[in-house]
Amino acid sequence: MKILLINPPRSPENNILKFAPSEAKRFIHKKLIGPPLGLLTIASAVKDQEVTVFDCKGEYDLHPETPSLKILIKSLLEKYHPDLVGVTVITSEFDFAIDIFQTVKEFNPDIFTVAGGLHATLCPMDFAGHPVDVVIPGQGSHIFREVVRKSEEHGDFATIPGIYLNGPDGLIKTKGTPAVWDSAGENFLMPDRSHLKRWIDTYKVGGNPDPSTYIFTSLGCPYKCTFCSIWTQFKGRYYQRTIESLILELKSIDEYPVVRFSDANTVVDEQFILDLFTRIEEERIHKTFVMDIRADVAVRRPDIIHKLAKGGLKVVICGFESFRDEELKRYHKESPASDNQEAVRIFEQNGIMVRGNYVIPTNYDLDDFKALAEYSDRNRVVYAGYTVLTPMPGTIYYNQVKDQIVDTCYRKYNFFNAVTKTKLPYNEFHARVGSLWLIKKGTDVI
Ligand code: B12
Ligand code: SF4
Repeated sequence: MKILLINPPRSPENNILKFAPSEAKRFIHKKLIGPPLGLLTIASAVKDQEVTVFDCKGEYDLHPETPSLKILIKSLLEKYHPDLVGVTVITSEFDFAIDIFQTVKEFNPDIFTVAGGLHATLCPMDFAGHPVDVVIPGQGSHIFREVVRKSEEHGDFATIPGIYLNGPDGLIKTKGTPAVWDSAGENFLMPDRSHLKRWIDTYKVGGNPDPSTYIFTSLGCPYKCTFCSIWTQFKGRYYQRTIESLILELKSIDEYPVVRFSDANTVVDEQFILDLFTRIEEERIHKTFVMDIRADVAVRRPDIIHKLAKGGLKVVICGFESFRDEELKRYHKESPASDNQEAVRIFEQNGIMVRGNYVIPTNYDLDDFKALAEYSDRNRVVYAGYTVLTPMPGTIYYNQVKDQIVDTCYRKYNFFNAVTKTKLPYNEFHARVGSLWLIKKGTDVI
């Protein structure tokens, strides 16, 4: 069977960038670069089939003159003549995923279409009424394999539990519960990066001349921040990879000197990370590592930060979120604002560059912006990011504010656009957020 797996392009919606003062524009984050890990895992699950992975983000980075999505997808269909097209979907790319399915069905209605990924997990019913044959929620590589098998046999998909089937009566969930599948543990599938050769030169970040790749050491998160869709995607559960599977993966990616751990938080099981870095040292694996680490963890365990720095940790992304304890409490962050300053000191002492991220509620007025700017100025990090507190569908925060949502265009759900009513005039709110990006330690390189 010929399978085409597509990573949709990025949403171009970025009102922070649009309304920011011109001197701030060059500092504002424009795109995140990295491989579609989920699709690579899915590709591994059906490697006995004829599989092509196509990264539209990589393609538009490689050749910015690439024609519109519709023309691009049509050319892929003409080239590969797939029997099945699968698309990975996050909220801000939902519209593009639907455009892809539409183009596929216009080209040939017999091509089987499958949606998966985070948005398919949290909001499967959003796909109702769209040209998608099957929606597979969750860590679904084994289910995808089952769907491919059934499709080859012209079997009955209704016998596969826990998927959503499009039929004459709309999108209907099949009966039963899918078999337990531990994607991080015994059922881990090595993402097949051989599919990415074409775009490897585009996977470069922060001015580093070497390609970087994402690797997950864990899935899910033990915390429960109200605005976050990572823990909801995993229903609050947390899964850890084994150290030896990580060593194997790290040894298999010589072409990627930079490794960005894609975990929600890389340091959760403290003994695990210490043991992993002991093994990395024993195996003489030399990489530049980038991780997400919480401020409270750095403050509590500076010894771990020291060990990670010795093992190659060079950049840490730290979710500061807010400068007010009252807001952090409301978000269920479980880390006081005072930890941020101490964490920055610990990271910098170890030669680690910090990127601190704040989320800005849309009800901020001029005094709030002034107070945040003062705090941020006192806690300067090399690079700071300021994004909009966004009610991602499927989160607690979404349920808290769904009546206040004024913009339902999913392309704007990428943290760079206000979708709930702003207290300041709309353009001014974004301009103020944009101005904050100027507060950092005087570098535009990360
Ligand atoms: C790697 C990553 C990326 C990569 C690759 C994503 C891609 N598809 O291109 C890159 C760097 C490109 C990226 C970009 C962005 N990302 Co991102 N990213 C992640 C990250 C860190 C890890 C995801 C991952 O690889 N997990 C491991 C894999 C194995 O799991 P998975 O992707 O869920 O895949 C499994 C299942 O979902 C399923 N599956 C997935 N796809 C498919 C497809 C089919 C057909 C099937 C059947 C199954 C299936 O099977 C897979 C294997 O089990 C998560 C945060 C996190 N820790 O989870 C954020 C995250 C997914 N990203 C997020 C966002 C918002 C973005 C950006 C919009 C950020 C921004 N403002 O710029 C951008 C989008 C593009 C842009 N503007 O530049 C949000 C999504 C929130 C939401 N509700 O939509 C997350 C959750 C981060 C967060 N803080 O909230 N991202
Ligand atoms: S914001 Fe970070 S700590 Fe909070 S639930 Fe999400 S991933 Fe976990």
